[in-house]
Amino acid sequence: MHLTELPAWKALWGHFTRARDWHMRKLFEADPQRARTFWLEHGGLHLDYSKNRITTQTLTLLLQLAREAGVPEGIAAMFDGQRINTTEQRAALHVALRNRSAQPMRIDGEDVMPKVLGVLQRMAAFASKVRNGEWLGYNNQPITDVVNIGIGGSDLGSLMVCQALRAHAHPRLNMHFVSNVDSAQLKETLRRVHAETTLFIVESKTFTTQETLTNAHTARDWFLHRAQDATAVARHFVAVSTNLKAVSAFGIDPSNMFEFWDWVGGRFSLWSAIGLPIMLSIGERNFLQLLDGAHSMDLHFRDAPLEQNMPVVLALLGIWYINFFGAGSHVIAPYDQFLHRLPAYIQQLDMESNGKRTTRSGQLVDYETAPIIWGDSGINGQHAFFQLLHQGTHISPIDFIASLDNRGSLPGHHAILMANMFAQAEAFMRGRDELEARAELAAQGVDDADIARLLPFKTFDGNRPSNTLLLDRLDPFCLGSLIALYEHKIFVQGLVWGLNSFDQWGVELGKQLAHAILGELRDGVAASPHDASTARLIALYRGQRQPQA
Ligand code: G6Q
Repeated sequence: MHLTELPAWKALWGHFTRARDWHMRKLFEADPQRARTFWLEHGGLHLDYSKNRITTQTLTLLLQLAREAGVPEGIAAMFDGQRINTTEQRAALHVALRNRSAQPMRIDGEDVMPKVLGVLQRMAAFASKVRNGEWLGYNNQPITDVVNIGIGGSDLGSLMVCQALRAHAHPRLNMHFVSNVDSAQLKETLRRVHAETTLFIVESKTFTTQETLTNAHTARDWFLHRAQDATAVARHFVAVSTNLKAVSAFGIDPSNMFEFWDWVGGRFSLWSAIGLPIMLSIGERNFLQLLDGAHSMDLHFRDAPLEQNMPVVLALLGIWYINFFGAGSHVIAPYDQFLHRLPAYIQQLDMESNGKRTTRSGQLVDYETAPIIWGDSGINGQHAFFQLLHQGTHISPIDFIASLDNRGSLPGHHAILMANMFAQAEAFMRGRDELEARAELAAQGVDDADIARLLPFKTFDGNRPSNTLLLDRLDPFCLGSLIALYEHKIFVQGLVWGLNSFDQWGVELGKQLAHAILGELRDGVAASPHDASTARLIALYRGQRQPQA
Protein backbone atom coordinates (compact mmCIF):
# COMPACT_ATOMS: atom_id res chain seq x y z
CA MET A 1 0.00 0.00 0.00
CA HIS A 2 1.13 3.57 -0.70
CA LEU A 3 2.88 5.15 2.32
CA THR A 4 0.36 7.93 2.77
CA GLU A 5 -2.50 5.41 2.74
CA LEU A 6 -1.12 3.35 5.63
CA PRO A 7 -3.25 3.44 8.80
CA ALA A 8 -0.23 4.34 10.95
CA TRP A 9 0.66 7.25 8.65
CA LYS A 10 -2.85 8.64 9.02
CA ALA A 11 -2.83 8.05 12.76
CA LEU A 12 0.50 9.87 13.00
CA TRP A 13 -1.01 12.90 11.26
CA GLY A 14 -3.81 12.93 13.81
CA HIS A 15 -1.24 12.61 16.60
CA PHE A 16 0.87 15.37 15.07
CA THR A 17 -1.94 17.93 15.34
CA ARG A 18 -1.46 17.65 19.12
CA ALA A 19 2.28 16.92 19.20
CA ARG A 20 3.30 20.03 17.26
CA ASP A 21 2.28 22.17 20.25
CA TRP A 22 4.14 20.20 22.88
CA HIS A 23 7.22 21.68 24.48
CA MET A 24 9.94 19.23 25.51
CA ARG A 25 10.53 21.22 28.68
CA LYS A 26 7.01 20.28 29.75
CA LEU A 27 7.46 16.68 28.65
CA PHE A 28 10.51 16.40 30.91
CA GLU A 29 8.69 18.02 33.81
CA ALA A 30 5.76 15.65 33.40
CA ASP A 31 7.80 12.44 33.25
CA PRO A 32 10.85 12.00 35.49
CA GLN A 33 11.52 8.64 33.80
CA ARG A 34 11.85 10.16 30.36
CA ALA A 35 15.64 9.87 30.12
CA ARG A 36 15.36 6.19 31.00
CA THR A 37 12.47 5.43 28.67
CA PHE A 38 14.11 6.98 25.64
CA TRP A 39 17.56 5.51 26.00
CA LEU A 40 19.24 2.61 24.18
CA GLU A 41 22.63 0.96 24.44
CA HIS A 42 24.48 -1.36 22.15
CA GLY A 43 27.97 -2.05 20.80
CA GLY A 44 29.72 0.48 23.06
CA LEU A 45 27.19 3.18 22.13
CA HIS A 46 24.76 4.97 24.43
CA LEU A 47 21.89 6.71 22.69
CA ASP A 48 19.89 9.30 24.59
CA TYR A 49 16.91 10.18 22.42
CA SER A 50 14.81 11.71 25.17
CA LYS A 51 15.32 15.26 23.83
CA ASN A 52 12.88 14.65 21.00
CA ARG A 53 9.33 15.90 20.56
CA ILE A 54 7.84 12.51 21.28
CA THR A 55 5.93 10.53 23.87
CA THR A 56 5.65 6.77 24.14
CA GLN A 57 2.52 7.05 22.02
CA THR A 58 4.48 8.77 19.24
CA LEU A 59 6.98 5.95 19.31
CA THR A 60 4.25 3.31 19.26
CA LEU A 61 2.72 4.88 16.16
CA LEU A 62 6.09 5.26 14.44
CA LEU A 63 6.92 1.62 15.15
CA GLN A 64 3.54 0.68 13.75
CA LEU A 65 4.42 2.66 10.63
CA ALA A 66 7.66 0.70 10.32
CA ARG A 67 5.75 -2.59 10.49
CA GLU A 68 3.12 -1.50 8.01
CA ALA A 69 5.81 -0.22 5.62
CA GLY A 70 7.50 -3.64 5.69
CA VAL A 71 10.67 -2.72 7.57
CA PRO A 72 11.09 -6.17 9.21
CA GLU A 73 10.73 -7.88 5.82
CA GLY A 74 13.17 -5.40 4.24
CA ILE A 75 15.78 -6.09 6.92
CA ALA A 76 15.38 -9.84 6.41
CA ALA A 77 15.70 -9.44 2.62
CA MET A 78 18.99 -7.58 3.01
CA PHE A 79 20.54 -10.23 5.26
CA ASP A 80 19.15 -12.90 2.96
CA GLY A 81 21.22 -11.55 0.05
CA GLN A 82 18.20 -10.70 -2.05
CA ARG A 83 18.69 -8.31 -4.97
CA ILE A 84 17.26 -5.35 -3.08
CA ASN A 85 19.14 -2.90 -5.33
CA THR A 86 16.42 -3.36 -7.91
CA THR A 87 17.52 -0.89 -10.58
CA GLU A 88 20.94 -2.52 -10.82
CA GLN A 89 19.70 -6.02 -10.03
CA ARG A 90 22.22 -6.44 -7.22
CA ALA A 91 22.22 -7.53 -3.61
CA ALA A 92 23.43 -5.02 -0.99
CA LEU A 93 25.30 -7.38 1.27
CA HIS A 94 27.92 -5.18 2.93
CA VAL A 95 26.96 -6.93 6.20
CA ALA A 96 28.78 -10.01 4.85
CA LEU A 97 32.04 -8.04 4.83
CA ARG A 98 32.04 -7.83 8.60
CA ASN A 99 30.64 -11.29 9.27
CA ARG A 100 33.63 -13.13 10.66
CA SER A 101 31.53 -15.88 12.14
CA ALA A 102 31.37 -19.16 10.31
CA GLN A 103 27.79 -18.38 9.28
CA PRO A 104 27.35 -18.54 5.51
CA MET A 105 25.83 -15.53 3.75
CA ARG A 106 24.47 -16.24 0.33
CA ILE A 107 23.60 -14.50 -2.89
CA ASP A 108 21.67 -16.74 -5.31
CA GLY A 109 22.67 -19.76 -3.26
CA GLU A 110 26.41 -18.97 -3.35
CA ASP A 111 28.07 -18.47 0.03
CA VAL A 112 30.11 -15.27 -0.38
CA MET A 113 32.03 -15.76 2.86
CA PRO A 114 34.97 -17.78 1.43
CA LYS A 115 35.86 -15.01 -1.03
CA VAL A 116 35.27 -12.27 1.55
CA LEU A 117 37.61 -13.95 4.02
CA GLY A 118 40.10 -14.76 1.25
CA VAL A 119 40.51 -11.10 0.29
CA LEU A 120 40.69 -10.12 3.94
CA GLN A 121 43.60 -12.53 4.39
CA ARG A 122 45.42 -11.17 1.32
CA MET A 123 44.93 -7.62 2.61
CA ALA A 124 46.27 -8.62 6.02
CA ALA A 125 49.34 -10.31 4.56
CA PHE A 126 50.10 -7.29 2.39
CA ALA A 127 49.44 -4.76 5.18
CA SER A 128 51.65 -6.65 7.56
CA LYS A 129 54.56 -6.62 5.05
CA VAL A 130 54.25 -2.90 4.47
CA ARG A 131 53.87 -2.14 8.16
CA ASN A 132 56.78 -4.26 9.35
CA GLY A 133 59.09 -2.91 6.67
CA GLU A 134 59.37 -6.12 4.67
CA TRP A 135 57.70 -4.62 1.60
CA LEU A 136 60.44 -2.55 0.02
CA GLY A 137 60.41 0.16 -2.59
CA TYR A 138 62.55 0.06 -5.74
CA ASN A 139 65.72 1.04 -3.95
CA ASN A 140 65.03 -1.30 -1.04
CA GLN A 141 63.72 1.19 1.48
CA PRO A 142 60.58 0.57 3.52
CA ILE A 143 57.40 2.44 2.67
CA THR A 144 56.86 5.66 4.62
CA ASP A 145 53.93 7.23 2.75
CA VAL A 146 50.70 5.80 1.42
CA VAL A 147 48.77 7.83 -1.17
CA ASN A 148 45.20 6.71 -1.72
CA ILE A 149 43.77 7.79 -5.06
CA GLY A 150 39.98 7.47 -5.23
CA ILE A 151 36.85 9.58 -4.96
CA GLY A 152 33.42 9.41 -3.32
CA GLY A 153 32.86 5.97 -1.83
CA SER A 154 36.44 5.07 -2.74
CA ASP A 155 37.80 7.89 -0.61
CA LEU A 156 35.48 9.26 2.08
CA GLY A 157 35.18 6.14 4.25
CA SER A 158 38.88 5.33 4.45
CA LEU A 159 39.75 8.97 4.95
CA MET A 160 37.21 9.43 7.73
CA VAL A 161 38.25 6.23 9.56
CA CYS A 162 41.99 6.89 9.23
CA GLN A 163 41.42 10.33 10.78
CA ALA A 164 39.15 8.96 13.48
CA LEU A 165 41.58 6.24 14.51
CA ARG A 166 44.74 8.32 14.34
CA ALA A 167 45.55 7.23 17.87
CA HIS A 168 46.11 3.72 16.43
CA ALA A 169 48.08 4.78 13.36
CA HIS A 170 51.40 3.19 12.44
CA PRO A 171 54.14 5.67 13.40
CA ARG A 172 56.11 5.27 10.16
CA LEU A 173 53.22 5.44 7.69
CA ASN A 174 51.88 8.83 6.65
CA MET A 175 48.48 8.53 5.01
CA HIS A 176 47.48 10.84 2.15
CA PHE A 177 44.19 10.97 0.25
CA VAL A 178 43.86 12.41 -3.22
CA SER A 179 40.37 12.65 -4.66
CA ASN A 180 40.18 15.95 -6.51
CA VAL A 181 41.07 16.10 -10.19
CA ASP A 182 42.14 19.69 -9.52
CA SER A 183 45.84 18.91 -9.73
CA ALA A 184 46.54 21.18 -6.75
CA GLN A 185 45.75 18.29 -4.40
CA LEU A 186 47.97 15.73 -6.11
CA LYS A 187 50.75 18.28 -6.60
CA GLU A 188 50.71 19.23 -2.93
CA THR A 189 50.78 15.58 -1.92
CA LEU A 190 53.60 14.63 -4.29
CA ARG A 191 55.61 17.55 -2.99
CA ARG A 192 55.55 15.94 0.44
CA VAL A 193 56.55 12.38 -0.52
CA HIS A 194 59.48 10.55 -2.13
CA ALA A 195 58.99 8.11 -5.00
CA GLU A 196 61.26 5.46 -3.49
CA THR A 197 59.26 5.22 -0.25
CA THR A 198 55.69 5.85 -1.46
CA LEU A 199 52.94 3.34 -2.06
CA PHE A 200 50.02 4.38 -4.26
CA ILE A 201 46.66 2.66 -3.83
CA VAL A 202 44.36 3.27 -6.77
CA GLU A 203 40.83 2.64 -5.56
CA SER A 204 37.91 2.50 -7.95
CA LYS A 205 35.05 0.05 -8.02
CA THR A 206 34.53 0.57 -11.75
CA PHE A 207 38.10 1.64 -12.61
CA THR A 208 36.58 4.00 -15.14
CA THR A 209 36.14 7.10 -12.96
CA GLN A 210 37.73 10.01 -14.78
CA GLU A 211 39.05 11.86 -11.74
CA THR A 212 40.67 8.78 -10.23
CA LEU A 213 42.20 7.50 -13.45
CA THR A 214 43.56 10.93 -14.34
CA ASN A 215 45.19 11.25 -10.92
CA ALA A 216 46.49 7.67 -11.12
CA HIS A 217 48.07 8.24 -14.55
CA THR A 218 49.68 11.48 -13.41
CA ALA A 219 51.00 9.80 -10.26
CA ARG A 220 52.45 6.95 -12.30
CA ASP A 221 54.16 9.38 -14.71
CA TRP A 222 55.60 11.26 -11.74
CA PHE A 223 56.80 7.99 -10.26
CA LEU A 224 58.34 6.65 -13.49
CA HIS A 225 60.10 9.92 -14.10
CA ARG A 226 61.91 9.35 -10.82
CA ALA A 227 62.30 5.57 -10.75
CA GLN A 228 63.27 5.34 -14.44
CA ASP A 229 62.26 1.69 -14.36
CA ALA A 230 58.83 0.36 -15.40
CA THR A 231 59.27 -2.84 -13.36
CA ALA A 232 59.39 -0.68 -10.19
CA VAL A 233 55.66 0.07 -10.60
CA ALA A 234 54.83 -3.33 -9.12
CA ARG A 235 56.38 -2.34 -5.79
CA HIS A 236 54.64 1.03 -5.63
CA PHE A 237 51.16 0.69 -7.17
CA VAL A 238 48.33 -1.53 -6.00
CA ALA A 239 44.68 -1.38 -7.01
CA VAL A 240 41.36 -2.03 -5.33
CA SER A 241 38.56 -2.68 -7.80
CA THR A 242 35.88 -4.99 -9.16
CA ASN A 243 37.29 -4.53 -12.68
CA LEU A 244 40.30 -6.81 -13.22
CA LYS A 245 40.50 -6.06 -16.94
CA ALA A 246 40.74 -2.30 -16.50
CA VAL A 247 43.28 -2.68 -13.69
CA SER A 248 45.52 -4.81 -15.95
CA ALA A 249 45.05 -2.36 -18.81
CA PHE A 250 46.27 0.45 -16.52
CA GLY A 251 49.42 -1.58 -15.92
CA ILE A 252 48.90 -2.82 -12.39
CA ASP A 253 49.81 -6.46 -11.95
CA PRO A 254 46.66 -8.50 -11.08
CA SER A 255 48.62 -9.98 -8.17
CA ASN A 256 48.66 -6.42 -6.79
CA MET A 257 44.92 -6.05 -7.08
CA PHE A 258 42.52 -6.50 -4.17
CA GLU A 259 39.09 -7.44 -5.28
CA PHE A 260 35.57 -6.61 -4.17
CA TRP A 261 32.21 -7.24 -5.73
CA ASP A 262 29.24 -5.54 -7.35
CA TRP A 263 27.07 -6.25 -4.28
CA VAL A 264 29.19 -3.79 -2.27
CA GLY A 265 28.00 -0.24 -2.90
CA GLY A 266 30.72 2.43 -3.03
CA ARG A 267 29.48 4.28 0.06
CA PHE A 268 29.19 0.98 1.96
CA SER A 269 32.62 -0.28 0.93
CA LEU A 270 35.09 0.76 3.63
CA TRP A 271 34.73 -2.73 5.13
CA SER A 272 35.95 -4.34 1.89
CA ALA A 273 39.36 -4.08 0.23
CA ILE A 274 38.51 -0.38 -0.18
CA GLY A 275 39.49 -0.26 3.50
CA LEU A 276 43.09 -1.22 2.63
CA PRO A 277 44.42 2.23 3.61
CA ILE A 278 42.70 1.77 6.97
CA MET A 279 44.31 -1.62 7.50
CA LEU A 280 47.70 -0.22 6.49
CA SER A 281 47.32 2.57 8.98
CA ILE A 282 45.85 0.76 12.00
CA GLY A 283 46.89 -2.84 11.31
CA GLU A 284 44.97 -6.08 10.89
CA ARG A 285 43.93 -6.53 14.51
CA ASN A 286 42.37 -3.09 14.74
CA PHE A 287 40.75 -3.43 11.31
CA LEU A 288 39.13 -6.66 12.46
CA GLN A 289 37.89 -4.83 15.56
CA LEU A 290 36.30 -2.25 13.28
CA LEU A 291 34.54 -5.08 11.43
CA ASP A 292 33.52 -6.70 14.71
CA GLY A 293 31.96 -3.48 15.96
CA ALA A 294 29.93 -3.20 12.76
CA HIS A 295 29.01 -6.89 12.93
CA SER A 296 27.76 -6.44 16.45
CA MET A 297 25.50 -3.61 15.24
CA ASP A 298 24.40 -5.82 12.31
CA LEU A 299 23.25 -8.57 14.67
CA HIS A 300 21.47 -6.05 16.85
CA PHE A 301 19.78 -4.57 13.78
CA ARG A 302 18.74 -8.00 12.50
CA ASP A 303 17.56 -9.45 15.81
CA ALA A 304 16.50 -6.74 18.28
CA PRO A 305 12.79 -6.02 18.54
CA LEU A 306 11.94 -2.84 16.65
CA GLU A 307 11.33 -0.78 19.79
CA GLN A 308 14.83 -1.57 21.10
CA ASN A 309 16.48 -1.42 17.73
CA MET A 310 18.83 1.56 17.63
CA PRO A 311 18.97 2.07 13.84
CA VAL A 312 15.19 1.63 13.56
CA VAL A 313 14.47 4.12 16.35
CA LEU A 314 16.86 6.72 14.91
CA ALA A 315 15.33 6.25 11.46
CA LEU A 316 11.79 6.73 12.76
CA LEU A 317 12.72 9.86 14.69
CA GLY A 318 14.09 11.26 11.45
CA ILE A 319 10.87 10.43 9.66
CA TRP A 320 8.84 12.12 12.40
CA TYR A 321 10.66 15.40 11.77
CA ILE A 322 11.07 15.20 8.00
CA ASN A 323 7.57 14.08 7.09
CA PHE A 324 5.49 15.64 9.84
CA PHE A 325 7.35 18.72 11.11
CA GLY A 326 8.79 19.50 7.66
CA ALA A 327 12.40 19.49 8.84
CA GLY A 328 14.50 19.65 5.70
CA SER A 329 17.91 19.13 7.21
CA HIS A 330 19.75 17.17 9.85
CA VAL A 331 22.97 18.16 11.60
CA ILE A 332 25.84 15.86 12.55
CA ALA A 333 27.88 17.50 15.31
CA PRO A 334 30.83 15.45 16.58
CA TYR A 335 32.50 16.75 19.72
CA ASP A 336 35.77 15.02 18.92
CA GLN A 337 38.48 16.43 16.69
CA PHE A 338 39.26 13.00 15.27
CA LEU A 339 35.65 12.66 14.06
CA HIS A 340 35.76 15.90 12.09
CA ARG A 341 35.26 14.08 8.77
CA LEU A 342 32.23 12.16 10.03
CA PRO A 343 29.66 14.75 8.87
CA ALA A 344 31.01 14.59 5.29
CA TYR A 345 30.98 10.81 5.40
CA ILE A 346 27.39 10.59 6.67
CA GLN A 347 26.39 13.27 4.20
CA GLN A 348 27.31 11.01 1.30
CA LEU A 349 25.90 7.91 2.97
CA ASP A 350 22.51 9.49 3.55
CA MET A 351 22.07 11.91 0.65
CA GLU A 352 23.31 9.50 -2.00
CA SER A 353 21.22 6.66 -0.60
CA ASN A 354 17.89 8.38 -0.04
CA GLY A 355 18.18 11.61 -2.03
CA LYS A 356 15.56 10.23 -4.42
CA ARG A 357 11.99 10.86 -5.45
CA THR A 358 11.07 7.68 -7.32
CA THR A 359 9.89 4.65 -5.39
CA ARG A 360 11.03 1.09 -6.08
CA SER A 361 7.91 0.61 -8.18
CA GLY A 362 8.70 3.66 -10.31
CA GLN A 363 6.14 6.07 -8.83
CA LEU A 364 7.00 9.65 -7.91
CA VAL A 365 6.72 10.23 -4.17
CA ASP A 366 4.28 12.76 -2.73
CA TYR A 367 6.17 13.13 0.56
CA GLU A 368 9.63 14.33 1.56
CA THR A 369 12.59 11.94 1.54
CA ALA A 370 16.23 12.39 2.62
CA PRO A 371 17.08 15.54 4.55
CA ILE A 372 20.08 17.68 3.73
CA ILE A 373 22.84 16.38 5.97
CA TRP A 374 25.35 18.91 7.14
CA GLY A 375 27.54 19.66 10.09
CA ASP A 376 31.04 20.06 11.37
CA SER A 377 32.94 19.77 14.61
CA GLY A 378 30.33 20.72 17.22
CA ILE A 379 32.54 22.94 19.31
CA ASN A 380 33.52 24.98 16.24
CA GLY A 381 29.90 25.00 15.06
CA GLN A 382 28.91 26.68 18.34
CA HIS A 383 30.93 29.71 17.24
CA ALA A 384 29.49 29.65 13.75
CA PHE A 385 26.31 27.97 12.50
CA PHE A 386 24.69 27.07 15.85
CA GLN A 387 23.13 30.55 15.92
CA LEU A 388 20.68 29.45 13.23
CA LEU A 389 19.98 26.23 15.09
CA HIS A 390 19.11 28.16 18.27
CA GLN A 391 17.11 31.05 16.88
CA GLY A 392 16.61 30.54 13.14
CA THR A 393 13.34 29.63 11.48
CA HIS A 394 14.25 26.07 10.43
CA ILE A 395 13.88 22.94 12.48
CA SER A 396 17.08 20.96 12.11
CA PRO A 397 17.46 17.98 14.42
CA ILE A 398 21.02 17.47 15.66
CA ASP A 399 23.04 14.38 16.46
CA PHE A 400 25.61 15.17 19.15
CA ILE A 401 28.40 12.57 19.09
CA ALA A 402 31.28 12.22 21.54
CA SER A 403 33.53 9.75 23.29
CA LEU A 404 33.24 9.21 27.06
CA ASP A 405 36.90 8.32 27.25
CA ASN A 406 39.26 11.28 27.01
CA ARG A 407 42.06 9.34 25.21
CA GLY A 408 44.70 10.93 27.38
CA SER A 409 43.50 14.43 26.56
CA LEU A 410 45.58 17.31 27.92
CA PRO A 411 44.43 18.25 31.44
CA GLY A 412 41.05 19.98 31.57
CA HIS A 413 40.23 19.86 27.86
CA HIS A 414 37.87 16.89 27.64
CA ALA A 415 35.61 18.08 30.46
CA ILE A 416 35.25 21.47 28.77
CA LEU A 417 34.40 19.79 25.48
CA MET A 418 31.77 17.58 27.06
CA ALA A 419 30.34 20.39 29.21
CA ASN A 420 29.77 22.37 26.05
CA MET A 421 28.05 19.49 24.31
CA PHE A 422 25.73 18.69 27.21
CA ALA A 423 24.95 22.37 27.70
CA GLN A 424 24.10 22.86 24.04
CA ALA A 425 21.79 19.85 23.96
CA GLU A 426 20.09 21.11 27.11
CA ALA A 427 19.72 24.64 25.76
CA PHE A 428 18.28 23.39 22.47
CA MET A 429 15.70 21.44 24.45
CA ARG A 430 14.81 23.98 27.17
CA GLY A 431 15.37 27.28 25.44
CA ARG A 432 15.24 30.40 27.62
CA ASP A 433 11.88 31.93 28.37
CA GLU A 434 11.17 35.59 29.08
CA LEU A 435 11.27 35.14 32.82
CA GLU A 436 14.74 33.60 32.69
CA ALA A 437 16.03 36.15 30.20
CA ARG A 438 14.66 39.00 32.29
CA ALA A 439 16.26 37.64 35.47
CA GLU A 440 19.62 37.29 33.73
CA LEU A 441 19.54 40.83 32.40
CA ALA A 442 18.46 42.24 35.75
CA ALA A 443 21.32 40.39 37.46
CA GLN A 444 23.68 42.12 35.04
CA GLY A 445 22.30 45.48 36.20
CA VAL A 446 20.47 46.28 32.94
CA ASP A 447 17.72 48.84 33.51
CA ASP A 448 14.04 48.10 32.87
CA ALA A 449 13.80 50.02 29.60
CA ASP A 450 16.76 48.15 28.13
CA ILE A 451 15.43 44.83 29.42
CA ALA A 452 12.16 45.44 27.56
CA ARG A 453 14.08 46.32 24.41
CA LEU A 454 16.44 43.32 24.59
CA LEU A 455 13.98 40.64 25.67
CA PRO A 456 12.86 39.54 22.17
CA PHE A 457 16.49 38.92 21.23
CA LYS A 458 17.47 37.21 24.45
CA THR A 459 14.70 34.62 24.54
CA PHE A 460 15.09 31.22 22.94
CA ASP A 461 12.13 29.02 22.03
CA GLY A 462 14.03 25.80 22.65
CA ASN A 463 12.06 22.69 21.75
CA ARG A 464 14.78 21.91 19.20
CA PRO A 465 15.29 18.16 18.97
CA SER A 466 18.57 16.33 19.34
CA ASN A 467 20.01 12.88 19.91
CA THR A 468 23.10 12.36 22.01
CA LEU A 469 25.32 9.45 21.05
CA LEU A 470 28.13 8.63 23.44
CA LEU A 471 30.82 6.13 22.52
CA ASP A 472 32.53 4.27 25.35
CA ARG A 473 35.69 5.32 23.58
CA LEU A 474 36.72 6.23 20.07
CA ASP A 475 38.26 2.86 19.28
CA PRO A 476 37.89 0.62 16.20
CA PHE A 477 35.06 -1.42 17.71
CA CYS A 478 32.87 1.51 18.77
CA LEU A 479 33.56 3.35 15.52
CA GLY A 480 32.54 0.28 13.49
CA SER A 481 29.37 0.07 15.50
CA LEU A 482 28.66 3.80 15.00
CA ILE A 483 29.12 3.68 11.23
CA ALA A 484 26.94 0.58 10.87
CA LEU A 485 24.30 2.31 12.99
CA TYR A 486 24.05 5.11 10.43
CA GLU A 487 24.13 2.71 7.47
CA HIS A 488 21.16 0.82 8.86
CA LYS A 489 19.29 3.93 9.96
CA ILE A 490 19.46 5.21 6.39
CA PHE A 491 18.36 1.85 4.99
CA VAL A 492 15.30 1.80 7.28
CA GLN A 493 14.31 5.29 6.18
CA GLY A 494 14.63 4.16 2.57
CA LEU A 495 12.37 1.20 3.34
CA VAL A 496 9.68 3.41 4.87
CA TRP A 497 9.84 5.82 1.91
CA GLY A 498 9.76 2.89 -0.52
CA LEU A 499 13.13 3.83 -2.07
CA ASN A 500 16.03 1.80 -3.39
CA SER A 501 18.81 3.16 -1.15
CA PHE A 502 21.56 1.41 -3.11
CA ASP A 503 21.65 3.01 -6.56
CA GLN A 504 22.94 6.51 -7.45
CA TRP A 505 21.81 7.63 -10.88
CA GLY A 506 22.53 11.26 -10.05
CA VAL A 507 26.20 10.40 -9.56
CA GLU A 508 26.26 8.48 -12.85
CA LEU A 509 24.77 11.51 -14.65
CA GLY A 510 27.64 13.70 -13.46
CA LYS A 511 30.15 11.19 -14.82
CA GLN A 512 28.49 11.21 -18.29
CA LEU A 513 28.10 14.98 -18.55
CA ALA A 514 31.73 15.75 -17.81
CA HIS A 515 32.89 13.31 -20.50
CA ALA A 516 30.64 14.95 -23.08
CA ILE A 517 31.95 18.49 -22.46
CA LEU A 518 35.61 17.56 -22.03
CA GLY A 519 36.07 16.83 -25.76
CA GLU A 520 34.61 20.22 -26.52
CA LEU A 521 36.93 22.05 -24.12
CA ARG A 522 39.91 20.31 -25.63
CA ASP A 523 39.18 20.46 -29.36
CA GLY A 524 36.11 22.68 -29.70
CA VAL A 525 33.88 20.07 -31.30
CA ALA A 526 30.46 20.10 -29.63
CA ALA A 527 29.05 16.61 -29.16
CA SER A 528 25.58 18.07 -28.64
CA PRO A 529 24.10 21.58 -28.65
CA HIS A 530 24.07 23.53 -25.39
CA ASP A 531 21.86 26.15 -23.85
CA ALA A 532 23.12 29.73 -24.31
CA SER A 533 24.57 29.94 -20.81
CA THR A 534 26.64 26.75 -21.06
CA ALA A 535 27.76 27.63 -24.58
CA ARG A 536 28.98 31.05 -23.44
CA LEU A 537 30.83 29.63 -20.44
CA ILE A 538 32.56 27.09 -22.66
CA ALA A 539 33.46 29.77 -25.20
CA LEU A 540 34.92 31.99 -22.44
CA TYR A 541 37.02 29.13 -21.11
CA ARG A 542 38.28 28.19 -24.57
CA GLY A 543 39.02 31.82 -25.40
CA GLN A 544 41.14 32.18 -22.26
CA ARG A 545 43.14 29.16 -23.22
CA GLN A 546 43.78 30.08 -26.90
CA PRO A 547 47.12 31.75 -27.53
CA GLN A 548 46.37 35.44 -28.21
CA ALA A 549 46.56 36.31 -31.91
C1 G6Q B 1 29.13 5.64 -3.93
C2 G6Q B 1 29.04 6.24 -5.24
C3 G6Q B 1 30.24 7.07 -5.65
C4 G6Q B 1 31.46 6.25 -6.09
C5 G6Q B 1 32.44 7.16 -6.77
C6 G6Q B 1 33.70 6.45 -7.21
O1 G6Q B 1 28.29 4.93 -3.46
O2 G6Q B 1 28.72 5.31 -6.18
O3 G6Q B 1 30.63 7.96 -4.64
O4 G6Q B 1 32.02 5.60 -5.00
O5 G6Q B 1 31.82 7.75 -7.88
O6 G6Q B 1 33.40 5.40 -8.06
P1 G6Q B 1 34.47 4.32 -8.37
O7 G6Q B 1 34.80 3.60 -7.12
O8 G6Q B 1 33.86 3.41 -9.39
O9 G6Q B 1 35.67 5.04 -8.91
